[in-house]
Amino acid sequence: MSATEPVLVPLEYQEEELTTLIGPDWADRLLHAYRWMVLGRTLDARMLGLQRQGRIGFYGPATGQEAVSVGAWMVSKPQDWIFPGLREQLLALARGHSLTTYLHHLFANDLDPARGRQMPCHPTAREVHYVSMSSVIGTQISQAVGTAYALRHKRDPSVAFAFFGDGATSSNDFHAGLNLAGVLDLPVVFCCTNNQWAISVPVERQSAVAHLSEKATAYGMPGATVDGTDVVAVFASLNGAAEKARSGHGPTMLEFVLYRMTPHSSSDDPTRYQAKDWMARAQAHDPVRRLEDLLARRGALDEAKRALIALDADGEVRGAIATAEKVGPPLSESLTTDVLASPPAPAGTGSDGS
Ligand SMILES: Cc1ncc(C[n+]2csc(CCOP(=O)(O)OP(=O)(O)O)c2C)c(N)n1
Repeated sequence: MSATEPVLVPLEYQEEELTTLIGPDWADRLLHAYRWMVLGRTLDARMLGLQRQGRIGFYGPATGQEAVSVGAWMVSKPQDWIFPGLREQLLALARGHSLTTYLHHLFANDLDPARGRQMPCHPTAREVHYVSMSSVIGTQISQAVGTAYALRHKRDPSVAFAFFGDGATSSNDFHAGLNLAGVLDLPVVFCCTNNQWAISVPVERQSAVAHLSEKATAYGMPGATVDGTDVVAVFASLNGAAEKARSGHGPTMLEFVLYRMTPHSSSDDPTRYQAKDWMARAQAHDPVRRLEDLLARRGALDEAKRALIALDADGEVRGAIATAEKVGPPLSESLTTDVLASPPAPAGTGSDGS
């Protein structure tokens, strides 16, 4: 075995612990979680491939971060609000956003809800309370806090979940958002997906603290660092923080430490800045394989079931691609649809004859 060959770090939960942390139906719930994680993983691989073939313009994978999106799906309620960072598309899908609609968006075709006017891979899913992703790092944090303020004003018991990367903890919006949430004790769960990179900047060059969750103290709220590649730990920590927010006891910041297992995006070449053993370290903490291994050891998953889940995910993704690729680009007449309340008359039809 070479020095850099990955050895999976196992999840060591016993049945009693899983029953306590998740419930007596832990096996069904974790199997469902596993299905979503496999779908996310399959989607990323296919989409990066399509981008390389020139069939879609851009893609931002979430490989290595699946446990956080899926853990948040297990915890969040339909009426809660999701403010994603750059890699929570799987959460939108698990909450009920159609995979085919997401593919329409990636192809920027006529059925793309944004009609090709949004950056690709920046879905919006209003029907599942999933706010459009912003490319501007950190802005969603203060938007989530504003929403939480409105929820409390309306006596709505929902929670706002704000997702952001390690790089975003250096943004103005991080400070403004956490500060206000702390002062007003708002129902927000701050979810930092620390994948240890902000494009080419490693987390140790981003911040001088040992754990990003320490920053919560400065804003008067609890913070915790959690293994973000362990879906059970993600679920348990998010569940506690969401219940606390829902019952009026204010915000929490959770830092999920995980590993970015792909380039930052389809426009990036990490071999120019990552150490040669990075991927082996990442693979040892692969959240999909860790859950697969746990389910197999606890008797909830066998090889036949695993193969079927992989096949289903592949079929689902291929089907959505085939449907979306048949749809043409947005019509030029749609340029101002959904943009202006009263679209101007086309040129040449104005009352002044222009
Ligand atoms: C305000 C702002 N500054 C810089 C950028 C360029 N940029 C795009 S992604 C990115 C890194 C983000 O890193 P992180 O917050 O850790 O999220 P990750 O990509 O790791 O999920 C940067 C600096 C930007 N989009 N917005």
